[in-house]
Amino acid sequence: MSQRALARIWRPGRPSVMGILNVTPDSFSDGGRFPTAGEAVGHALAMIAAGADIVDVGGESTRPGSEGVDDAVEAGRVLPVIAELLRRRPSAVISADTSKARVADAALAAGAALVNDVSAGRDPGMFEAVARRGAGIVLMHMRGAPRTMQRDTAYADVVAEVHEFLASRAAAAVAAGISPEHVMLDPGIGFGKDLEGNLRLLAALPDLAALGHPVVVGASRKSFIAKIAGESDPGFRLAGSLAAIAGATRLARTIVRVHDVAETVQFLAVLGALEGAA
Ligand code: PMM
Repeated sequence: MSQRALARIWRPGRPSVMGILNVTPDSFSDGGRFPTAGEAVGHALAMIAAGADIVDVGGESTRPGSEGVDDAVEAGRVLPVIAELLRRRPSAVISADTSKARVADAALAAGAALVNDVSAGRDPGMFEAVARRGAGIVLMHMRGAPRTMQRDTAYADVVAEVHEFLASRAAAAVAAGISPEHVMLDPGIGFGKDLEGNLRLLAALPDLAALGHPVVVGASRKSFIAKIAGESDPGFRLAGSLAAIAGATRLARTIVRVHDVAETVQFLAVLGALEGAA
């Protein structure tokens, strides 16, 4: 990642905000909202205006039970959006939400600064592509694949297992030539975990940060909020989403991945001001 992108991502005193842009027909909360690249770019620009530090562009749904799409379909969804967003806003920091090395490579060539890989570099060639382009990568924990991940959510010790997995994938990424400061770790809230597992992982974020890499948290609108508070419509889970990231604000370098950028930025600003005054 360029120094400019790094400076843009790490904001002293507050987490960075990654705004979600799903250009998929079937994501759980916002699938199908942006049928054209122009509409998707419009939403990206609105998120940047609202304070997003990074725009995360994804062309394949990872919601539980979903089937994957092939390289060409996914690339055809995300590449025009990345190109048009950078044409309209050259300073935008874009992450490509993909698990496919070829899509990642094309997205980085088109100007994305980092890859957000929910499979933590499972595709052979992913780490090499990211290293070759001097880019960043988010490594997320997921058990199995989206189609099957909620079938087995039992762990002997969910925190130990997830953290060990992420530490070993981070070591592999660094061994492949990716700069350690460009490797970010995400416990994968909702990816093959039950309610208790999600809560334990959120409570253990300081331990994850102690592995020495920046931490990414994606809790926005997820179904564990409904299990606690009973809200079946993902669009009405903002308050629960904000509560879920409150603990992450105390970590040194964190990215929160969210749908509701303006509200999250306001929440973080007030929380930061209160902590500054205490
Ligand atoms: N969650 C989703 C998709 N991509 N990436 C990271 N790093 N962390 C997450 O928690 C995550 C992700 C699923 O949510 P969406 O359908 O709203 O994008």
